[in-house]
Amino acid sequence: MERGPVSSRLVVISNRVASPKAASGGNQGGLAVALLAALRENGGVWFGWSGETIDTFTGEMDRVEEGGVTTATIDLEPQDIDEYYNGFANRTLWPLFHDRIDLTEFERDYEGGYVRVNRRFADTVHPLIGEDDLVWVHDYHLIPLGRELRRRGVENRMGFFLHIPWPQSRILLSLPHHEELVRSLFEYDVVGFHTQDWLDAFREYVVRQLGAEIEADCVIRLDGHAIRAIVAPIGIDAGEFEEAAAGTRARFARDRMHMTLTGRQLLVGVDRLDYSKGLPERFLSYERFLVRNPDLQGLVSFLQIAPPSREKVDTYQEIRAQLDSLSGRINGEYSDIDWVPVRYVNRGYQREELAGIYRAARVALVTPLRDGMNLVAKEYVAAQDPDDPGVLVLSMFAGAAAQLTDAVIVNPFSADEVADGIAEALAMPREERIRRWRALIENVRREDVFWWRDLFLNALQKADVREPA
Ligand code: ADQ
Repeated sequence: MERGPVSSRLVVISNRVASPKAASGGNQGGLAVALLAALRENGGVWFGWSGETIDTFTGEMDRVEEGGVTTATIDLEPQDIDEYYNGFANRTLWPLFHDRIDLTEFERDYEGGYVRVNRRFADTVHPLIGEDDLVWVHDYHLIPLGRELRRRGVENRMGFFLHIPWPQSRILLSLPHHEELVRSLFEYDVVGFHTQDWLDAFREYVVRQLGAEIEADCVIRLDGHAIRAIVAPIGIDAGEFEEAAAGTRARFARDRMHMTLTGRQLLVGVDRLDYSKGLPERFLSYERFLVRNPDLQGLVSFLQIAPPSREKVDTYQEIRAQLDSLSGRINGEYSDIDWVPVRYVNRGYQREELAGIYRAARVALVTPLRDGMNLVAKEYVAAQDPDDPGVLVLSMFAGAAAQLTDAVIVNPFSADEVADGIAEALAMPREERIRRWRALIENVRREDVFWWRDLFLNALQKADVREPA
């Protein structure tokens, strides 16, 4: 496949910036690798928050240049982090866009902080944008950034990609000033979503709520602004992951797993500790499976790896406490002197180690209640042994389900269905496992992270340059 999307210099803007050093050491996800590769090919800038705080915002940037790529970061004030990051991004937009209106906090201060930080981003990144650069903004933290940049006179081609789902209109309507937020997306030239479902929900909202008009070829027009709204499902760096899974570190991790399994079948889950990932529901489904299949008790082991995230947000502390208690209860109830049904681990692993753990697992449980895409599903597929692959049990509500149709697709809200899915996966004959895996890996390889990047950037490159306002 042709690599290297476009010829223009690229300016990538996201909440956090990937470090080129960590990515080349294999410690960062496929997204970082793909974007850094594009930045290296054409030169460019990756701009975002440093993760650090400063008492008073100065707009001073920390710039690191390496191989034609500049990473530029700014520090934010503690109030910015509270209102923009822990507030509007993670207490308002994240739960709302994942259908958790019950967990959504609507605070005027959060919204104010969100707009303020988007302005701070715009003020600081603006001077770094060259005349012909393509500007690519990522995710829900920065929806209004395009509008702020246009106000500062940026006429470049600008694209926005949403990494999380787009909610149904009835949910979005509960967000104060939702119209203003969505209107701001019309300042971009291309807006991308992982799936047709998320795009359809967006189109439905903008047509009904804002009176936008759908034109041919994914073009949507509102108040004289035309955007191209596209489906661009993100992938992984499949080649790199397949290699990692066959490497020494992965083999070591796999052997370590096998040693402790003593012939039992491993079920694995790997997720950030987040309520959208359906972890309590997954634990309960596994328990249902144990109850329904007493003959398999003692013959399977479920490993859930879940590094904590967003610990400043209460709901994340609550989900952690809930899982501590569930895993303790299930283990208390079903363990034997030589068997523990659940291994629950709260830490991160190197990618090679993860690849080895995936490969050791006969079944992966990827059962989010809602997920923009879910890269773990694709990583699991890429890590399998082609002669003896495992089975992916995948939620119908993960974006990945639209592509990975040969997985065992389940409804994560139904403990019975997931328990049946686990039983089906464990009983699946090798020929069927191979047949399904071949179809899955074909998709994971073809629609990889480079394909995704090129799809988006080619659409952006084709956009008309805006006329000066
Ligand atoms: P996330 O919600 O973070 O991403 P996901 O797509 O599954 O979800 O990516 C998680 C990444 O973290 C994977 O690459 C995984 O390997 C890694 N990871 C998880 N646990 C780990 C551990 N213990 N140790 C090491 N690595 C671990 C958001 C959206 C998703 C969307 C992505 C990309 O929520 O829906 O797929 O962005 O667009």
